Amino acid sequence: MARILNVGIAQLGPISRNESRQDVVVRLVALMEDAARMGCDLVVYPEAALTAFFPHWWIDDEDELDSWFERAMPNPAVQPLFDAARRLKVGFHLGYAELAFEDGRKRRFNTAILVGKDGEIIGKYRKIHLPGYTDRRPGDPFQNLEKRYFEVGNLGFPVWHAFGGRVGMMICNDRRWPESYRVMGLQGAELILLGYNTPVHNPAMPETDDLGNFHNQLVMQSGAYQNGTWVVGVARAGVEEGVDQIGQSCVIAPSGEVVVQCTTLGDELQVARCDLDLCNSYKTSIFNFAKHRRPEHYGLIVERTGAGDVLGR
Ligand code: CDV
Repeated sequence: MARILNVGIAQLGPISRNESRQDVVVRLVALMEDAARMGCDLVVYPEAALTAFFPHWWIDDEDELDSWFERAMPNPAVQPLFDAARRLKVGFHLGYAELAFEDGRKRRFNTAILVGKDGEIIGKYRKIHLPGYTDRRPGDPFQNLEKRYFEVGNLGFPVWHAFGGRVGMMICNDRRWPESYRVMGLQGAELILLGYNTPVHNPAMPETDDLGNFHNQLVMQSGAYQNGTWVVGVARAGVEEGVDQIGQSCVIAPSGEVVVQCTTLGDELQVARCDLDLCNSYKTSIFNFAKHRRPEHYGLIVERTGAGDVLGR
């Protein structure tokens, strides 16, 4: 029997700097209700979906910076989304800025969670590939301060048995790195979920501004095909506090083909019928890793164990 999962891509338009989490959650719940009406099992929201994307601004004050982060998940502002999931029996993937107290200190991460149809958290991922810089760039039209505001994620790239398949997560810039997909591909990932905030203009390399949409699709389509997995990428799009961000939220099949794509730069829901068994032929033939990958010849330091390959360390 085919393993069909109806996946909703819940693209968000801009969130203003003074928009409350409560108001944003109303938008998220509306998209989830729409998704439920369309028979979705799972809804995917963007990166840092509860507030405006604050890494675009220089923030000096520690308390002000903390105010952009979630200290608990769920928390009272976000609880209605968890309640809606339970009521509608729709799971979700949500990105948010996480403030944690670990190893005796305050730590900040760019985080995503996977939540089941029962409203319980299944898994958490913390962004590993943080773009940008730690210093202030007054000459740039906006800042890119993820390296200042977040620590590199410390949870690896796990894959969870969920929604009848093997599900992994990554966040935004992770999607440009083949190893993000491959580490999950080696664990048999069949569905990779991710959200992004991608400005049209890249102050560090403006010559690529016209290529933003192309690169967005290029990396996700390659990652899907080369690992025989579905990939779901969801944007926060449009002009937010003066920063123009790409849309193009989409669902990509293991063939690398885009099967569904958003057409606006605002709040928009689209739905894809994902047959997880479409991964099988890729995983057992052209991308049968056990049969065809030859990492021992790549010049990397690797160890081959009974459980699978250990990548260079
Ligand atoms: N949020 C991101 O990770 N954005 C980066 C931009 C800054 C290049 C991205 O890879 O889309």
